[in-house]
Amino acid sequence: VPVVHVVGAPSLAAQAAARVVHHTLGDGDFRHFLRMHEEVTVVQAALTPATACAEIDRVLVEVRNRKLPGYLVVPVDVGEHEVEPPATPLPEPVDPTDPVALAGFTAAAERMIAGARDVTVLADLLVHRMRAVDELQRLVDGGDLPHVTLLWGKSLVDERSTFPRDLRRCRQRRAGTPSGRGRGGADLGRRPVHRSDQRVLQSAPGPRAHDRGWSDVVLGGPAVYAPITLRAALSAVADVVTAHPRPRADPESEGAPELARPADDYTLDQETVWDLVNGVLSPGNIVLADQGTAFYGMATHRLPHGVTFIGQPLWASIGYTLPAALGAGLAHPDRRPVVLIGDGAAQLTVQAIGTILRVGLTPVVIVVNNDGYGVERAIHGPTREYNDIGLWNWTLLPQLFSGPAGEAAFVARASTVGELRSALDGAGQAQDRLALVELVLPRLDIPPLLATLAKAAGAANART
Ligand SMILES: Cc1ncc(C[n+]2csc(CCOP(=O)(O)OP(=O)(O)O)c2C)c(N)n1
Ligand SMILES: [Mg+2]
Repeated sequence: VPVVHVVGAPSLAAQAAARVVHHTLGDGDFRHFLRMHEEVTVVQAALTPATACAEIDRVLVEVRNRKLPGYLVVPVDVGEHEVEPPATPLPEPVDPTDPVALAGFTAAAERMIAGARDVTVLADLLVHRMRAVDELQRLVDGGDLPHVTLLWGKSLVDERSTFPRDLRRCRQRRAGTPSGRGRGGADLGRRPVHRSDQRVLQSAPGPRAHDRGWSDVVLGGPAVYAPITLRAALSAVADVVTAHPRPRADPESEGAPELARPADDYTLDQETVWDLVNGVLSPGNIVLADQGTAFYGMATHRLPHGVTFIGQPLWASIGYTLPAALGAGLAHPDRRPVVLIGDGAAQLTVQAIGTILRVGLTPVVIVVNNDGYGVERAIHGPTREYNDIGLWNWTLLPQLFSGPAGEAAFVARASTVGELRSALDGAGQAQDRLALVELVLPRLDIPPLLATLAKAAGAANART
């Protein structure tokens, strides 16, 4: 994600004198954190009056081109120094795609796809990060291809008519997921996508690909075509599949699953709750599912088209979604964020609600109160003390964080289906205010997908 982390620093004079000041290690070395950030950002700069303008532009260009974070240190006296603004705009991005490589790639894709019995698309998050979502949609639409995303890539493509049929069966059996089980192991229906007799067309970023800002494209084995942007590659493949129409392999995969309609007095559980939440989402919502039961509960639901799903199953830092909703809400003021977060996670970053109220955002925050670390209970130590947390009175939070704005917030607590229906209805009516809904769920209850993954994790732990 292209973000610039701008950091204030002591004055250049204080640095030159190696003064012992706050927010340093007191050793006179002011570059510890700059060096640390070399590991997690693609470009860094510490500004001086002479270099400030050029360095800011260098950082912005790198961040924009590589679509990854940068780090900018602004000593306090540099910030106050007057400079001439640059006379020209930032240089336009250069498309690194090599036409010869692209032609070779397209010809090879043509050979592969023209002779293929089945073509299946397995997509993931980099398609979004490399701004190739439209090209992906064109590919799956153009070829009417069966396709699936891994969990992180959820909502990349229109999910209304595209989930594999067997997802429904998975849910009914309370087991399985249409998404990945590690590299190339996703199940699409009953057939694994990655089989030894299949040839795989994949964008392979490789360990240092981010340094270059684009991906090599690997086609069916050792051939590598580079440099080609993912966008150009997907566009080329979309053209190829459109030119080779084929009967749809699995016509039964169309159609939304029938949802059960539980009675109002039914006590909420993980099986019913996400159906109900999913049912009230509308195009434009940004759904942020924290790395607790909420993520696994929502993962198997078909989102309305136009909903963006944000999760972060790789790093998996709990509490991420509240500050992420602040960022998403500021970036897209016309789209209402819907945060789905566990009680354990919310206890780590709850202060973000204070900022959310202060800047006037109006997300829906749904807190899963299941009395502790549900995901962790599923993996290890279901009743052990280390998975317990303090009991909070969640519905008082908006009031705590911001007097008048907080008092105006919509708050509700739901432990039955009827209560949840009316809470979600109230949250939907309260478009101009923050809505906080506390879901009371059983302690040891987990969504079906998590049951499967926890079992696999337990088996892997036992092996190592
Ligand atoms: C910052 C951080 N600390 C610890 C963990 C380990 N961890 C993963 S899931 C989880 C429990 C989440 O509990 P909660 O937010 O209440 O969600 P629930 O599963 O109960 O719905 C923990 C502690 C983590 N992923 N990130
Ligand atoms: Mg919890």
